[in-house]
Amino acid sequence: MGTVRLILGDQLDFGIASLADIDPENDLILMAELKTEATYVKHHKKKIAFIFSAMRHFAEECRLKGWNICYIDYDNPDNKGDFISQLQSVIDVFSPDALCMVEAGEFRLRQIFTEFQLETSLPFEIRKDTRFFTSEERFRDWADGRTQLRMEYFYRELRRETNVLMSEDGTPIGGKWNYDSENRVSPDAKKHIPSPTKIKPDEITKDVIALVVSRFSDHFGSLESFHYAVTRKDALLILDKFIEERLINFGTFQDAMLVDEAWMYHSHIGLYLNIGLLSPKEVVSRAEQAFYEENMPLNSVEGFIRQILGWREYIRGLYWYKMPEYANMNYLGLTAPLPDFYWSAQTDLKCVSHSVAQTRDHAYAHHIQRLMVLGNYALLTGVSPEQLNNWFLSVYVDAYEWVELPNVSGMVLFADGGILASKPYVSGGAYIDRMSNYCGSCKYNVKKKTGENACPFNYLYWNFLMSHEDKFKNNPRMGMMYRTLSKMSDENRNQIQKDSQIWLNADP
Ligand code: FAD
Ligand code: DLZ
Ligand code: SF4
Repeated sequence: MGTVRLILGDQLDFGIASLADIDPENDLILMAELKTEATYVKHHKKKIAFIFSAMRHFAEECRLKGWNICYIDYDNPDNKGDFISQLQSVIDVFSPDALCMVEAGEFRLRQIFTEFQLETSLPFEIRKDTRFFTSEERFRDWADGRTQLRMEYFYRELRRETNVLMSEDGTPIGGKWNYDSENRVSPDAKKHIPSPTKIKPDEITKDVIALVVSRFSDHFGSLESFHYAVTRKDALLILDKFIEERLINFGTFQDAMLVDEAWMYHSHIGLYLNIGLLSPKEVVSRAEQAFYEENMPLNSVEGFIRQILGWREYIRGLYWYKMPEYANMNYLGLTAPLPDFYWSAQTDLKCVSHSVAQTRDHAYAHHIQRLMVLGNYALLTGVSPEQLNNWFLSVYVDAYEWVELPNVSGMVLFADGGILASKPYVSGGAYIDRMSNYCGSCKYNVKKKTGENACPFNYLYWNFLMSHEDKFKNNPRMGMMYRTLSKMSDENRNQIQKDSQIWLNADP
């Protein structure tokens, strides 16, 4: 027999390097729905359904190409439960000449496969993942020797290298690298927001949903109204619909949040990018084309492209540059447990309860809900990196450690001491009020700073600054906040600390 080619659940791309030289006659593709992968954190039910269904559809396409495939579904009696046992069992049955795969996207799995590569007597080729704009080495070269690793500078280099949104004279189109001054407008609740494109589950998806109901009933999240794409064809349709219907307002309302509007003007494609159904290169060129040929506004197109060419590439580079130590960083020494309402949504904090309920229903929340509501509250109340990472990795349909960890530990919790962010992303209630309509229906008064019914984000914000004054008071980007704090009366400071202690010691 030829080569066994292992395809992981987030490698569903026919352009993947491990399939480049497939010999259809002699090679065998191996894919498996594994207990270790479905439970190393208790993933949201919709995330498992999405990945298993997409894997089954990909396997179906391989069969249609006439390729040999060994697909081990979850209830198959030959399912060994983890990658190495499954690989070993396939080796025992088929006696291949060699093994081949693309490196795993997560540190945990890369280690496991590298160990097996050393142990096995078979030639085992682990190829580079070429699906990104940049390689891990490219990021390392950029990062080595720098004290601060700001995304913005990495992004500018990539814009130059890829020639995306660049003029012939080497300057950025429009004259600026970044149009955020035109973005982040408060939401308009009366403006019509297009409904998200919904894909009807087919028989394969229905089978997978039944499997998830029976095998993962104790996992978080609802399986109701599953409508995610599970094939490349449908993922492309969702991308097209985004470009047609939502991109125009993407930049302007990028940070806006509205009750009962989970999807806003976002693209909802992260889940497809992360498992290979869409490629970042095609998404960026599609958005660029919309600017040149379809008159899409530059603030939206540049803002969207920056998320993918900038943030996504930077985050992956940082993950591999700093792993494994990144996973254990806790610069602020945060130790509080995650509140139960991150699972139940039972809290009077309307912004949090809406964001958690939406996460439970869709396994989705947009960036600002993740960062400035759920992340902000966790940082202000000192939730430990371990517990918060576990939550974020479990609940979102697009969550894989390489992208989740730097966002949570670096962007939300400042656990890396400022490698990713120049200052912590914290705010009081005023920011949430400006960017949403949550506060109007909240039990707490967003205008009130302290005392009964005051919005807890308000006093917890100043309490955070006081608690970590030693770490932040000399941070140039926080000078204004500390100057305001220094002008506060002792009475006011004491009240903030008192209210915060009551809140932090209670079970809100
Ligand atoms: P859009 O807002 O439409 O953005 C387009 C694309 O840009 C996204 O699909 C994504 O691929 C990319 N992107 C945008 N922001 C980021 C970012 N900060 N890091 C990396 N890529 C980015 N993204 C994940 O893919 N997986 C995660 O597990 C994840 N966890 C996050 C946790 C926290 C605390 C925060 C603050 C952000 C996290 N993000 C994560 C980034 C971002 O929130 C999601 O990519 C985005 O909300 C997905 O929705 P969308 O496809 O509608 O994105
Ligand atoms: C996230 C996930 C889940 C839930 N299940 C599987 C699986 O059964 N089989 C598989 O090959 N991959 C799965 N994955 C993705 C992996 O856990 C992991 O995140 C990626 O393969 C890392 O590259
Ligand atoms: Fe959240 Fe405060 Fe607004 Fe309530 S008042 S929704 S707690 S920001």
